Amino acid sequence: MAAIERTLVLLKPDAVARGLTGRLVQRFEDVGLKIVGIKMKQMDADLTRRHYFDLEERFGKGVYDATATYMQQGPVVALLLEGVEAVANVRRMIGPTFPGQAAPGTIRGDFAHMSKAYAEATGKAIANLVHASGSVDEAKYESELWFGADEQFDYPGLAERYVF
Ligand code: IDP
Repeated sequence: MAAIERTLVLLKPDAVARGLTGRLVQRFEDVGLKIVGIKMKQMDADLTRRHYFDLEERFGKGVYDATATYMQQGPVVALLLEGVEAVANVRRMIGPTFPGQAAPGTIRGDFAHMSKAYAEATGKAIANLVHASGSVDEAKYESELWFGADEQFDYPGLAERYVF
């Protein structure tokens, strides 16, 4: 049986500030993903470090610092989404990290166009609107980091009947 998974999505500060929250949540609901957790939060240094615990190791202090500043520049909206192979499906919907490489139809491709070269030249973070867990293991870690047991819900959705 195909796996029903849960995955963590963050609508990053640029998405929230640009007033895209409703439209982005709608995209996930439209494909039949079920919202099983949702909240708004201002990230602090500790949560940023725990969320992006390996980013500095992967890309260096410059990228980590730029990303930490970006992620704390305003509130984020955190979503826990459930669906069939939800981790891979949501990654497919958001597109690759650099919006300039993301195809139209993906969230990053439809709402941004920043390139890696521009980020490197300016020392800016890649403002790419959304985060989504990269693997099932990452999704488990991030779900627990962002949502307590009493903030994660189980309820029957019509998507299970018609989409799953
Ligand atoms: P992902 O968000 O597509 O999973 P990751 O490689 O996990 O990409 O990087 C996490 C975040 O760090 C990115 O979404 C982006 O905001 C930022 N970032 C990654 N690489 C760079 C870079 O080379 N320059 C600036 N920011 C970066």
